[in-house]
Amino acid sequence: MEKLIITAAICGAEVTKDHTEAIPYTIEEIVREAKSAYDAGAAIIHLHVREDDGTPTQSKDRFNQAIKAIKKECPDVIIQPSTGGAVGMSIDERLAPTEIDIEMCTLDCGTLNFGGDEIFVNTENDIKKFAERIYGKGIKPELECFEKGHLDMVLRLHKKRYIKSPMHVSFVLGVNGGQSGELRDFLFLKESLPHGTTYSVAGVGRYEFPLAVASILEGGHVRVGLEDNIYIRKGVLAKDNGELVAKVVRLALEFGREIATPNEARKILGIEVYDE
Ligand code: KMH
Ligand code: ZN
Repeated sequence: MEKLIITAAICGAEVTKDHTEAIPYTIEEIVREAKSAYDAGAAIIHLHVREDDGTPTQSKDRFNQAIKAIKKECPDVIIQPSTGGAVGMSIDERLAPTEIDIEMCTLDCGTLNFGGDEIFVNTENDIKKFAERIYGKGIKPELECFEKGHLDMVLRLHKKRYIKSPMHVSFVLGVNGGQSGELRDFLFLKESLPHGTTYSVAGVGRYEFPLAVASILEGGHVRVGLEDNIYIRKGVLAKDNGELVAKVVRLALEFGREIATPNEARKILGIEVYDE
């Protein structure tokens, strides 16, 4: 089996310091959390940025600052800015990080309820616009699917050549409004992928570690982090992102799956290898 790519979703747009003190807002905190995840074995940092007071932002300057600061501490790590941002942001706002020289970013592949009155909007035409921009800039998208309809959209847009091979899909399961993260959901989704597509699984909340194990066993990749889940085990807050990543590393090694370095991840994903 291929080595395991671990992505750390260190921050997100929704979790606040009322949920856990470990969630990073400032650049210093973002660097601290990225480094803890990288040192523990993460090859990719899925990055949102926030103002110092925690407000989510897609400011190009803020992304630039965070990326530079992370690269100082973790020079070879793959940084994957979010183009999802936060519910309610405009498309142009969300696309701001694609104006930076980045290797990867997310591309959200459908609309869904996002808890309470929130709707995370990604129409078909929005997705085409994101795809044109992202591929046009030579960036590798991680195709985020929160349910099966999103994957069907990916496959349709792949046929129409808006989405290009080789595809890398991320199943984000367990959002309140998306597909749940039961084992049968995961198996159905991953069996619906065309041959040659790589995938990662992000289980939200209590689904995080069961889905990590399922993906480790099935040859997929794994995303963990405080964006998705703040507990290291039932009722116990994770002290940082590194602790969540370290748990995945232990589980993977127990099952005989080695961990990919950032450059090994680049080879698996078809991204140009970092050389310095
Ligand atoms: N914060 C969510 C509304 C992404 O990063 O691309 C969207 C999100 C997806 O987190
Ligand atoms: Zn995100």
